[in-house]
Amino acid sequence: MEGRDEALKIDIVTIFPRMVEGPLAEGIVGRAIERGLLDIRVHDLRAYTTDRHRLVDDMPFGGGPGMVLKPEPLFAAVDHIRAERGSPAAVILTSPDGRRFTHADGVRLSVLGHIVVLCGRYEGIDERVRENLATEAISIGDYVLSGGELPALVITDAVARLVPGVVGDEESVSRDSFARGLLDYPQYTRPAEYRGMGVPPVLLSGHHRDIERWRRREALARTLERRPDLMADVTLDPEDQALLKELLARPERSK
Ligand code: JBZ
Repeated sequence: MEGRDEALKIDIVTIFPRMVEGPLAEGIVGRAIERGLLDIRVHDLRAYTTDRHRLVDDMPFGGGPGMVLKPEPLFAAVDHIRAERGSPAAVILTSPDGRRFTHADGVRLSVLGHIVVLCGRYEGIDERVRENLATEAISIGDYVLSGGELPALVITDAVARLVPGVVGDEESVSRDSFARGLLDYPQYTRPAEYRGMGVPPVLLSGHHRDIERWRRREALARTLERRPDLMADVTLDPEDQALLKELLARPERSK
């Protein structure tokens, strides 16, 4: 099986294994697992409990509402992973107070070879996990979630796409919007006219240079309009700079 010896290993630890197993079996990630490019294991945190009731949570010391994930099952799960799969290069805790996940984190994690993702739940997780087991904490954004399973899937998907061979067309990966730092240009497909709605004529013209220039201008214009914050980090070649200058000189666009 191609690339088997360089498969990226990802271990996900969760109290809801079925919440992540389904999505991972589908689409590009599912295919990459089948092809041996990704070696993903999902661990049921409850399997690492030792008490009769298989408790993964407990009341917070000092009182207060809600429950806290106990440290022992999480440490035991990572011990097990280490014994079975070797030492991971990163142990990521999904947490609302983690650093915001970006494409740059995806690139960094994709070359580590082996990562563990611990899914937070309940009101929180024993701080000793954060301090002494996790190597970093990551959040996917500022909204309230019920747990770290969806963030773990988001991180896994973003990282998986950056493993060579996972996405069939490598060119499309390097052209992806957050890889380039610009939003995508608008796309159209057949029919050329639908319910009176047309398609930008340049796309039907067959003039590839014109099409390329139009797409670059649209990508720049949309980024400027919708995500001006991205412009700070983007590197523009001289042609892009000229297009940008044109756009900025122009009166208000209606987008
Ligand atoms: C995350 C307590 O478990 C949680 C709750 C919310 C949450 C996470 C874990 S991770 N939100 C995020 O990535 O934003």
